[in-house]
This record gives sequence, C-alpha cells and structure tokens, in this order.
Amino acid sequence: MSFKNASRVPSSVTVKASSASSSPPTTVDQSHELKTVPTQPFEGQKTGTSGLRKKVKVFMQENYLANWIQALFDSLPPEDYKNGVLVLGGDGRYFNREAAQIIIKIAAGNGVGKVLVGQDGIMSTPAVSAVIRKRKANGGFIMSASHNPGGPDYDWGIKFNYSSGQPAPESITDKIYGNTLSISEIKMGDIPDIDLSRLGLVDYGAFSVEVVDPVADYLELMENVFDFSLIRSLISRPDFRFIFDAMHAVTGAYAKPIFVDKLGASPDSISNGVPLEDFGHGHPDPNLTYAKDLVDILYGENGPDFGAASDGDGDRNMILGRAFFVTPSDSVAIIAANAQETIPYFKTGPKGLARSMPTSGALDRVAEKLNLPFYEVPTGWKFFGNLMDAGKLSICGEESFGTGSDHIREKDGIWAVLAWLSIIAYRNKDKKPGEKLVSVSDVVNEHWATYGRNFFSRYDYEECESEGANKMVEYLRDLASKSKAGDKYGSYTLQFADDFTYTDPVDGSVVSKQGVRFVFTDGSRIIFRLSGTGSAGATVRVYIEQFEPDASKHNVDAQTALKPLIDLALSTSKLKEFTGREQPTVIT
Ligand code: VG1
Ligand code: CO
Repeated sequence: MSFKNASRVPSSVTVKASSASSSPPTTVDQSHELKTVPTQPFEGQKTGTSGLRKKVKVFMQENYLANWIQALFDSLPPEDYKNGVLVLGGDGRYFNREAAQIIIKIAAGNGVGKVLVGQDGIMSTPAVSAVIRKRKANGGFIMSASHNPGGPDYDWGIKFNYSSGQPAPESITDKIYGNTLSISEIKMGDIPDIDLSRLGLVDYGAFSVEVVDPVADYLELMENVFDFSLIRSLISRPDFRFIFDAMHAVTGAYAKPIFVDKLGASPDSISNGVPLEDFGHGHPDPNLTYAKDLVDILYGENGPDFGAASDGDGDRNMILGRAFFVTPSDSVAIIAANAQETIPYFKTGPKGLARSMPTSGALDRVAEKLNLPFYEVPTGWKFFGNLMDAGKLSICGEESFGTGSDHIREKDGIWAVLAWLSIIAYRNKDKKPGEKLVSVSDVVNEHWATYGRNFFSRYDYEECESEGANKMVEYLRDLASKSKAGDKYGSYTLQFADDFTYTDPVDGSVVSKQGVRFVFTDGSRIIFRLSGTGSAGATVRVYIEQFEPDASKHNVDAQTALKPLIDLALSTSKLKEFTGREQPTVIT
C-alpha cells in the first residue's frame, strides 16, 4: 500500500476510561491520518435483490470490499455522510470481524463523523433499520448474506440502508456499480482496529466509533409497538408451549432478552440461540427444508403450540402451529386482518397494505374488506419504503418469509413472531387454565372461512446452470409477449401474461423484467423469476397460486390442491428441458 495526500485531522489526547457499566468507557485516542490507497476495479460488483452477495473468498481479495465501500461514498452527495453518523451491524457470519474494521476505516477516511457499531459486530437487519431511525443516522451498513450459508467456503454480503432505514434504491445501487468500474483509490483513516467486544466510545477527534448494545433500541421499539403484558400472559401460561429457533444466526442475540427475559418464556424454549460464524453448518433460511428440525418438533408427537424461526440477519420469519405451517402469504394477510384489534401500534388501523408481486392474493382480500389502499410491488423490500415514507403503507409482506410494517423500513422476523403471539394471546386472554386454547390453526382456518383460501406454493431450483435458466426466462418472456386473453393452457384460460413492470407511485421510477406471470381467468397464477440473491449459478423460482372460495375444500394439502397448476407451470416453461432438473431443491 502506498500513501499519498496524507493530512492531519484535529486531535484530542485526554484518555478517560471508566469501568462503570452505567457509563460505558470512553477512549480518546490520538488524531488519525488519512491515507489514499490506489486500487483497480473488480468486475461484477453489481447488487442484486438485496445488497452485494458473493462467496467469502471473492470478498477476501485485497480491496474487493474496500472498493465497493469507497464506490458507495463516491456515489453519495458529501452532505449525506460528511460529519454524519452511520450504523454498522451484521449477522455474525465468517469475515464480519475483518470487514467491520475495513468499513470503519473507510468511513473515517471519507469524513464520516461517527460509526455506531453493534457489539462484536452483531446487529440484525431490522435492528439496524431501527437504530438508523432512532438515532437519526445518515444510513447504515449490514454485513450479511442473509439466508445464504456462511463460513470460509460460503457466502458473504453487504447491504446499505439510508436515512429512513430503508435499503438503498436502485438509483443509488446503480451509481455504486458504475463507480466500482472506474475506481482508482480508496480513502482510509489510518486508525488501529477497534475492539468491538467492548461497549463504549473510541474517539479520534473528528471521527469516533461507538460500540453499542445491539438489542436495546430494538427492544424499546418492540415494547412500543406491542402490548408486552398481553404477550407475556400467553407465553407464561403453563398450558401454552412456545419454541423459537434462531438457527445459530443473529436473532440468537435477541431471543433471550426478548422472549425469555421480557416475556417469560422458559430458557429452553430457545434453540440454536448462539450466533455462530458458520451458523452451525446450517443454511439459516427459515423454511420447511432448512428449518426441518423445528418443523419435526412441531409436527412430532405432543408438539408445542407455537414455533417460529428466523434467518441469518433476522429479517425473515417462519410461523408454525402444532402440526401446522402458516404460509408467509397467509401470515401477512392474517396479521393485517387482526392488527388493529391486537397490536397497539395499529390502534387507529393500518393506512395501507402491500405485497410483492409473487406473494399470494390473500392480502388483497383483506385490503378489500377493510377498504384499505393496496399496492403490488416487485420482489425485494426496497420497494416498500417509499410507500411507507409517504404515509401510504403500514403492513406488507413477501411470500419469501418476509413480513413487516412501517415501524422500520426492513422486514422484521421477531416483529412477525410478536405479531402472531399478540393475535393468539388476544384470542385466549379470557381462557381459564385448562380450557382449550384457540390455536394457530384455528386462527388460520377461521381466516380462510371468512376470506377464502389462496393456495400457494413456491418451487426453488437452486444453483442451476445460468445459461439454461436464462434461456428459459427468455423463452417465457417471448411466450408471454405473444399470448393473448382467451388462450387455452390445459384447462385454464389466460386472462393476461406479461413480464411485471412497476412504476413507483411516489417517485415515478420504473423497474421492468420483474417476473414473467401467466394469470388465468379464475385468478390462478403461475410466475417465474430468477433469484437475485444467490452467489453461484442461477436459482429458478416458480410460484403457483390458486384461489378456493369453498370452505369445504380448504383442508386439502396445498401440493394436492395445486398439482394440476404445478404440472402446467412445469410443462409451459419446459423447465426440465432448459435446466435438466427433475425435482426442486426447496418446496414451500
Ligand atoms: C429473495 C426473496 C425476496 C427477498 C430477498 C431478500 O430474493 O425472494 O422476496 O426480499 O430474498 O431477503 P430473490 O431475488 O433471491 O428471490 V433476505 O432475508 O435474503 O435479505
Ligand atoms: Co434476511
């Protein structure tokens, strides 16, 4: 590394250290020098659905991460970060410790005033969003590849959120990508590595780093959103059994302080509660395949009443009842239908509802019944934020186990669990010990009886050859463009087919090619898109949905109910021919 442009930053040199836990220690260090490190562009630093995700080994190349971070600062107007505050968190995965030091130094080098970092580099995605908002920070970084596995041979990732706590929109990420292609130097503060294990402030004069408790602000927000005493009344009942699987990911740090210490769950109700760099060799994705241990417990003999899991960075959730799986599409609809009654934050009613395009239409029916504004956006949480900032949207969700609200600008796994516990607690608040409780499956069945059931399933074909997958999507795009209303697809009649385009109602920005959909006259849909979060090959996602108004047919297994439509999706797409795959890797 060679330095040029070294310049001195004003300094202060008093050292004050205090060990009192009420006032975290302040270490005042000497001034820091700025150094400029020459670099060369890397190809392919383009962000996907949610941040930049690559194999760890790619990120560990010299300057690979540093280039992207510097390109980000080069993309922002200086007033957005100079002397400002940035939040830094992560899911505890392998390489986060090194990455945190790199990010902190580049923040210092670019004139950021202060970095607020979670202790040990830990802070969940929703907590980062909450802290940005509460501390009025200019933005924040999240070191996570979310549900992708971690460890030396697996994935790493980085996301940037701006001042509303919202994931950076494509207008920003496109600029960052542009700058990564021409970057020639990285600005760094010449400061030592920060001890992230020690709470408190390290002060370099014009730049400081504060190591904060990753849970405190988030917990305070949850206590304002929910009625904790209502939830406690349920969790602490001897006749209600609760289990939360943190999948050795970031919510391990949140589960005990929230569920055990605040809400009275027994300590053994938390499984895999210690965040690990490789998630205990797991795939921290809370679905029926990767959270199978939890599913087996709920479906086992004498299973608990309520089970939930969360993903790598804590923004996804899976909700289970005894021998019962709540699809994420139903989950958001049921939370929306019950929010006003059961969650204090929504006591005046939600302002509007929204879902991603492939998510089932269950939420649409709730919006219609409650007479609420409703929006359909592309896949990815970044599309909800503008609607929330404009006061048009309160509750939203994605079929990919993402549920949330405008309390922050990210999906929020623990929030969803607390929302469900609120609903169940409310329904059982007058039940005497020993009386039969209203269960998760009771709540869902009642919902279907009122609104009808949107059968939904998603098939994922992970790590296909990119070429075949791309050809399949091109083929489908072409087929959709040539199709017209009235065309016959097996026993279904086409209403329309297209490649989804979205115009943001707030800022007018347009995104296209967001998923090829075939919508039939009875409301059934088959949708195809490629994942934008993988790090190897291509993942094909096929979404299948069919509405069933007849309550006598609601208790059929989704795979059985959807079989004809699934077969149609596979034959229409020629998926096997294009990808060579016989079976999906994950079925939801
Ligand atoms: C997936 C999901 C999408 C979600 C995204 C980020 O994207 O489908 O709904 O917003 O992951 O979630 P894709 O492009 O792979 O389908 V997370 O929890 O990984 O940040
Ligand atoms: Co996630």
